[in-house]
Amino acid sequence: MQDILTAYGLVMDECHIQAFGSGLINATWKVSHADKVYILQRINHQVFKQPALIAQNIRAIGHHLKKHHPDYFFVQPVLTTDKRDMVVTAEGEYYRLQPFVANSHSYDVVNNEQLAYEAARQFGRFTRLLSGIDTNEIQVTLPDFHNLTLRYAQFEQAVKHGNPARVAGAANDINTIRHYKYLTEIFTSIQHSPYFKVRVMHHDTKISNVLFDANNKGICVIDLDTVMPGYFISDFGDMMRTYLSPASEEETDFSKVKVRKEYYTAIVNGYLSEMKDELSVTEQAHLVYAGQFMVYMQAIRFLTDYFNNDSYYGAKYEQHNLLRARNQLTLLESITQQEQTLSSVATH
Ligand code: GN1
Ligand code: MG
Repeated sequence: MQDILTAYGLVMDECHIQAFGSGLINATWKVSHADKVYILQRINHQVFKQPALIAQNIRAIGHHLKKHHPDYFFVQPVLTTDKRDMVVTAEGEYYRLQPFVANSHSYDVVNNEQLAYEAARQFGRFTRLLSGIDTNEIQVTLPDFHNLTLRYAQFEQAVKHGNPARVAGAANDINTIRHYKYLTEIFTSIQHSPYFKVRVMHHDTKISNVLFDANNKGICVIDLDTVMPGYFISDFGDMMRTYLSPASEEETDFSKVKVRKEYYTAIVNGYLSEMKDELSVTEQAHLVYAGQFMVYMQAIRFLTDYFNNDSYYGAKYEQHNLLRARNQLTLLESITQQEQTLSSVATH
């Protein structure tokens, strides 16, 4: 830690360092030094095989926003004393530092509709402001990240070759996943549709990735590791996945996992307040599908990881990823049951 902080001209003994946030992939700390506060992150390079691409994207996005939308509050990385945007340690670990945005705060759960609206507006705004970037200039930091077809194939592989005891104990869950396979076919049609556009998407639109000001107005979005070319269903769907239910993906009492329709309305109105003119009629006809797509993919990813002995997400107890998968399947069922009602939510 000392070597990393030294690279930024900070003295470890003078810093107050504490673990921060609840992400599953990267490690994050809050570092305070005198009146300055920073966020330090270690990038998981088992997952992000080329951390340099992340830094490259952040530079490209920062440059575009500064030039075309100078009013946007963009969190620039802190550079090392020799002007690099990451530190690579002797062990091959990647670290980066950002300022902690003063007078900002974030949330781990969405407990009022206004927050859902604001967050959705921020993610919509982010994509809209970047609509002038040629998506070919944005690097793919995680190949096939939201490729549902591939995720499904990996799931079937894991059913065949994964931990046999775990596979045997999850027969019902496997059936449920197979029952919803039609969602992968809709995804294939989207990939071939001229009415779906590839845009710069965030790909991790949980509420904790939005900064709010003292009045709970959104300031900006953060955690740009997964910013890549993609479809709007990734961002819109992940908001449905993480804002609709009063209980998170960690909840094991599945009776608490359900869709709050008012929150759906808030996401729709917040997102479309920025993206209405950007999205085609066909895209707007796939709002509810977006949620099914993301929740289904997350269920598949958790269950696949369970069969593969938790090698990706890790687990705090034996059935952790199985229960996470069941939580997501409960949410998928709830969205699917209410598909008609949700689809009729008026957009304005
Ligand atoms: C991971 O690390 P975190 O929590 O920001 C994952 C997301 C999942 C999420 C589920 C790179 O995000 O795709 O939706 O866990 N990110 C990666 O909690 O795999
Ligand atoms: Mg993330």
